[in-house]
Amino acid sequence: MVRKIIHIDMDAFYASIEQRDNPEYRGKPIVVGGSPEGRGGVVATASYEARKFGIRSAMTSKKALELCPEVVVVRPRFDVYKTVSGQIREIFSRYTDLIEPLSLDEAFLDVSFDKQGIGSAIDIATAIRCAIREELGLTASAGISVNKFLAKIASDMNKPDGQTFIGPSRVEAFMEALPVEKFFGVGKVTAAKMRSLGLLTGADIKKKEEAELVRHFGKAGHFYYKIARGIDERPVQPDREIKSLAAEDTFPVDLTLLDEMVPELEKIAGTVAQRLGRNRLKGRTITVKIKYADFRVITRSRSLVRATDELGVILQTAVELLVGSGLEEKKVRLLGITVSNFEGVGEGPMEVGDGDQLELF
Ligand code: DCP
Ligand code: MG
Repeated sequence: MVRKIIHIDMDAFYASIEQRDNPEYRGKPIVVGGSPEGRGGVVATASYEARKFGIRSAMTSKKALELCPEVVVVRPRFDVYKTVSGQIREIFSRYTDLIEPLSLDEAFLDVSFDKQGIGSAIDIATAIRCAIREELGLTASAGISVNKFLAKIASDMNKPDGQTFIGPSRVEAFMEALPVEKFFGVGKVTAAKMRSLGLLTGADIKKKEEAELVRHFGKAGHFYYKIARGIDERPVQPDREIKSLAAEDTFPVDLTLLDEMVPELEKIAGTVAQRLGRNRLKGRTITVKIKYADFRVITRSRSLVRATDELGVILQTAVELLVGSGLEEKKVRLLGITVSNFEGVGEGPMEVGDGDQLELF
């Protein structure tokens, strides 16, 4: 049976809410997060007006002010974003109960059997986007297709305030033309490796035997084999509760010195801290993952007295765990940090990671 999957993603989510609630910001370049004096801190998101200047999520506010001196730096109001997220979810629930939120502003919906018997997933996506506009004064983009992978890619193709349908008859041609960098879940290191093997598009991957892909990419090879054929059977999972948040990075060149590893850990800890903040979560257990050049993986964990979402605490614990793992004469190809054991679980929405560490399986 062919499923009908919709991926909905709000446009410039935090920034659009601030422009809605503060008319003086409308039509202006604004960023949410960071500091107005351009001191510390990174931008959570930028309005589309600010994006014209090249301003992006995760950029420092200092850089944002360099790119556009008149940009307005707005303090985030997470409780408001969370309320809006609940309102969006209520709109989704008019059409289906099979809703899998990925973060506050993003969710997969399985509308194969929609509650209202509408039947057309395109019409349902249109109706949802109309309701969001009329009831909440915000815009969303949607991707509609036969599985999560394609719906997620499609929602990005007509942003902002648009939708894209990749129907069953277009799946094969779409996947063949898709550059590997666009594959959801393929990080920059994997993409570089694919390019070096002459794999530039879905069509190139499709020519390879499954065993060869597995030889090069481990178990992800099975996923690439299937997805190049447009096959992604992962179900939309409602009520998936977030148990941990993780980020990791594979390095283009193996690292041997602690001095090289600490700045990398700091970047990774920054990503984890930001995701914790975004999802209003604090965790007690910090885990460091180390993959050596020979692909051996070890993890080291420590539980703290108090749950945290602070970059400094996460980083310091991670560095101590790394040092304690004994690094003599070892080459490290990947480092990762996981925060788990959340306090007040069930509070936050769910979020999967991105890049190299996305859980595809
Ligand atoms: N966010 C964040 N830090 C990031 C990325 C995003 O805090 N590095 C927050 C702010 C965003 C929200 O999450 O408003 C949703 O993230 P998206 O990636 O969907 O970005 P936007 O909704 O802001 O913009 P787009 O229109 O590209 O979806
Ligand atoms: Mg969004």
